[in-house]
Amino acid sequence: MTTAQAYEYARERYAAIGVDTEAAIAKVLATPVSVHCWQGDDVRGFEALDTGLTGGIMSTGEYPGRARTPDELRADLDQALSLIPGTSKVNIHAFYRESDRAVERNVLEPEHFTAWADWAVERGIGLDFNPSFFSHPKSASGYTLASADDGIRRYWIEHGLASRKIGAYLGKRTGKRCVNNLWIPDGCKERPIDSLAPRMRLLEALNEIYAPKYCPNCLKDSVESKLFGIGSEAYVVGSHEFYLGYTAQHPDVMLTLDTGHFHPTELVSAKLTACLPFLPELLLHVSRPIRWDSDHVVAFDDELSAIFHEIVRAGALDRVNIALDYFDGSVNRVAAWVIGTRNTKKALLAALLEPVDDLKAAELAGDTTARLALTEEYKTFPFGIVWDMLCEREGMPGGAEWLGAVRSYEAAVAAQRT
Ligand code: RNT
Ligand code: ZN
Repeated sequence: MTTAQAYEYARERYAAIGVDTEAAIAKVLATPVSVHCWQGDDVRGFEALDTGLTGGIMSTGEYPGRARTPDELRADLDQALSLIPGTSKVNIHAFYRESDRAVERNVLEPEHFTAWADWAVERGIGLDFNPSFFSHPKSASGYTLASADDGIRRYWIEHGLASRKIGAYLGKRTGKRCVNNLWIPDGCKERPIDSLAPRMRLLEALNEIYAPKYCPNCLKDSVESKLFGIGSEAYVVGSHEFYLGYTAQHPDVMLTLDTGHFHPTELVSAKLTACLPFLPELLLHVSRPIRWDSDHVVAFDDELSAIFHEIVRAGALDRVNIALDYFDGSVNRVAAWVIGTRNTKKALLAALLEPVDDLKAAELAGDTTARLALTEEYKTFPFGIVWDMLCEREGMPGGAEWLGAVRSYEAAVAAQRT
């Protein structure tokens, strides 16, 4: 049987419950998902500073073939993007700058990112950006924007300012709004005596960083909260409550919810509609924590599904920016991108194939029996066939055949990197 024949059946099953599969496919294809470049090189960047990865995050695994240069990283991204249907953006960090000499992060300029911009323009994709406040000698104390040392704090404020200028440049070059996401590692291992002063310093630093105004079509800012990191188990300055307060007071700046940044029993899916009444837009960092903020490759699991059902049921897809954030060095890194990104888009598709209005009507009428019966039935509707059709329209394999392409690329390119 061909995909087209199977799809006819699936289309009819969904039509019978009032769901337009064509509209769902179109929506998934048009919704940008930001693919993080740092999966490709275990979050190393191109500065060669000898600090290793710091900031309380960690990539584990020694799978061969890690990208070592900008050209290798972009070639690997090209390979991954050729197997990911729909609209993608690519998310880069400041320490992926290109320069033949050392450049301090506080004086980075758009010129250090022209190769990324050219590459993205050629492919018609957007770029997102992140200042890098870790893996640097000036973050060795564990504090950056919240540091009590004026010189350190000043350096990182300048980095924040430089990053926004670069983000605006990338947005302008690509013609697609660049999301500039700020995450700092600041925090400590034991409870501090004064937990307020660092937060007051961070507040002031943010106000300075966000003072310059840029064209909103080029640049959109966000701040990412966190509960703990390795070495900052007891206290993190930029916590959820801190940034929720900040973004509620500064509606131009988005709140970033990373799915690995909460207690293991807390779920981002349960937080989205609590934030949406107060915040115009959110940024998601889709990740998969196992027991801690382990940044495993995103799987098609209950929480991923719940996140996208929440967004779609709330009618908030245009207010939630979707980005990926994980890093696994234990498997083929191109495959890791493809697996996590395809899963994210699959979860969005599944959520869009639900007759939300009917379910809401049943709920409003107090028919909790129908609500339970129907949502359970819809879980096993032939969604996989709709996914196959979506991929076929993009000229990509719907099933696991994509792995063959990754294997060939691995043999021809990545395996030669020794
Ligand atoms: C760290 C944050 C942050 C980083 C990336 C590299 O806990 O999740 O988003 O993972 O910026
Ligand atoms: Zn994150």
